Amino acid sequence: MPTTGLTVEVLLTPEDLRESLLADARRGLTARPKSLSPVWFYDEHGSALFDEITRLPEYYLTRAERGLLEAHAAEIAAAAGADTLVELGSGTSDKTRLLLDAMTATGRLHRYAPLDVSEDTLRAAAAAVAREYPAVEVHAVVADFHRHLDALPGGRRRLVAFLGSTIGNLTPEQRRRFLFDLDCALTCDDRLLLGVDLVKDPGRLVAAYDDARGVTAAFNRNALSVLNRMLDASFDPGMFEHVAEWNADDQWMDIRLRATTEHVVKVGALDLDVRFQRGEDLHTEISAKFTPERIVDELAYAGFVSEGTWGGGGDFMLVLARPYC
Ligand code: SAH
Ligand code: AVI
Repeated sequence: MPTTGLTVEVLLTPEDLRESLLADARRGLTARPKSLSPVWFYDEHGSALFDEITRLPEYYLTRAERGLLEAHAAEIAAAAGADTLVELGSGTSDKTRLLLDAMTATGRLHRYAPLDVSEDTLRAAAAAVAREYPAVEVHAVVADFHRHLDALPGGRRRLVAFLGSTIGNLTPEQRRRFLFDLDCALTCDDRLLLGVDLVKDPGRLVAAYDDARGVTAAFNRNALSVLNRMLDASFDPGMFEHVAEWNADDQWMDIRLRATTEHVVKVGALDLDVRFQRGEDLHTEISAKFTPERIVDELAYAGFVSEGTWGGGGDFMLVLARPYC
């Protein structure tokens, strides 16, 4: 059935995505230690695996954030007073419905603009929201939040949500730049709603990233299948083990793939042979954990004033912030 009130804007074409993946693979697979950007995880299969992760007993993050939204979305919606909800890295837009409901109840919401690099997942999620919220115009944007913050959809007053602790997957340098760029992209009336995971017992953190059923391991190895398909590479995901470790110095989880034997992988699109030693790591992701003070300080450094925080004493925190004007 056709869905009215739905538009999809493509700022990142499949060719653009391939170009940036090529550049990332060339840099990361020839570096010491080897690394890849976490953006590789999110093809259609990877997005489905992430969705499965969010329901694992060990992965407390999504449940904790959902609980905060259930309890406080009405207060957040009233404080933001927005007519447009922009969401960065929106994925399946699942928890977003709590915000959409609360913002609809204020009588102001006109538009929902989900933005994601994963086009298939974005299109499906945007179409579902458009069907469920016929009074809301849905404007989906296929884009990279590292590159396209200057082209966010407009609105009289926007709430820009960045949920799920996805900000934790950015390196400190990327995070600083991202927050500065976002601050520049917002007007004085706009608000930012940021979801961050908090520092806690390392045992719980490691379990959340190395679950008993091995879904996170499959999610991690899926990056290799994406490389095989998109860059004509010859990775055998079965020759890598999933490693998830708490890095106490940097306060983040390090996620890696460790070669179980010495072998060579061909990357056809780069005309490159990549040798792995037995036990050599390919770093695929960090997932930073914050203290409430640290994230509020980082926001302030980038030009944001925190207007409210929820959940600071528990597992996960939401921060509502405005640009300093
Ligand atoms: N916000 C959802 C999904 C989190 S998973 C939640 O809270 O559950 C992270 C999402 O960010 C994925 O959908 C992934 O495709 C997207 N993403 C990762 N890097 C991105 C980038 N550079 N630009 C845009 N989206 C990105
Ligand atoms: C999307 N992001 C916040 C997840 C996280 O918790 O860092 C990605 C993930 N990686 C392994 N499990 C989940």
